Amino acid sequence: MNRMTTRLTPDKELSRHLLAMLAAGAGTIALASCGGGSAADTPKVAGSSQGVGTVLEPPSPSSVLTIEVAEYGFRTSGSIPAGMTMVQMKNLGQEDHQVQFLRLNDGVTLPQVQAAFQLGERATATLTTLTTLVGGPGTAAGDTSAAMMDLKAGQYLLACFIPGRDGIPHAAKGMVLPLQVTAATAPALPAPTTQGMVVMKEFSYALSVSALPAGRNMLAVVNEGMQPHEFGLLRLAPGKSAADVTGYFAATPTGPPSFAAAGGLTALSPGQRGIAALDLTPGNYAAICFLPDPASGKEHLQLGMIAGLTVA
Ligand SMILES: [Cu+2]
Repeated sequence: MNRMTTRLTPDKELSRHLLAMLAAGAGTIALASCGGGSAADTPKVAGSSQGVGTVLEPPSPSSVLTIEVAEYGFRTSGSIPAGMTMVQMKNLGQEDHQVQFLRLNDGVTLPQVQAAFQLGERATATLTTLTTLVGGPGTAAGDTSAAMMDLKAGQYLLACFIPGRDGIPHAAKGMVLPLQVTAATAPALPAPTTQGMVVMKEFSYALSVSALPAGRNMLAVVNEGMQPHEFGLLRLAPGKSAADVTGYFAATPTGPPSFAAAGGLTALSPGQRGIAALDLTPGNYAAICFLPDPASGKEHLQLGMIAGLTVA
């Protein structure tokens, strides 16, 4: 995000699902090739990173996993060792994308998770039973995003739940990829120094800081709630506030949104934590969560899960 995108997403359906989304739309997912990763690991783009902002350098020492993302797939290595890992995402595509890490729970197989995507309205509940959401990066087209997670060994699935203009989540278009996290091969790396902390619960963010300096910021994000939550960061147009974002999603849009995705951390299951690695430019930002509340059927945003943040 060194070159923060100023492109504003012209479509409400695209922009409202900037980072998250194990939402209702996920019910339409029909995974074609979850296990093979044949098409999923070769995004249909030129293999160049040209035009994408430089990824944030990891704190040293650090293990790094680079993931190139485009319509509709991920390109990365199929296996990494366990431990504190900086995940650097390059969005080479034309749409917003995310790399949601799902760790399969003990005894769960990839085919089981594959089947869960096809359960219609029960998909979300089943997926959150079979897997643990452990975060990941995500951001707008042409941008980069980074996140750090302490990855435990196990079978993972990378997925993008952001829907296209047709409302179909990218995962249904092949944007899923298995990732094996093998036993650690080196002594554990220390957790990086962070500049602040974000505590998520129903339905709020508690930020240890209300303002951040421009430039590199590492924010620890922890889910102390009972439901999955995400820390999706939006960069707001000058003069706009979090209330404008709330208002935008509360009514039928009459124009393009006054904000754009600016990184953050994708969804965490209860009790999970991760680090959003941010490279910020001065301005107003908002943290926002689009995950669905099972009881009300509303998105967490609609239940008040949004918070303003100033970068000076
Ligand atoms: Cu939430």
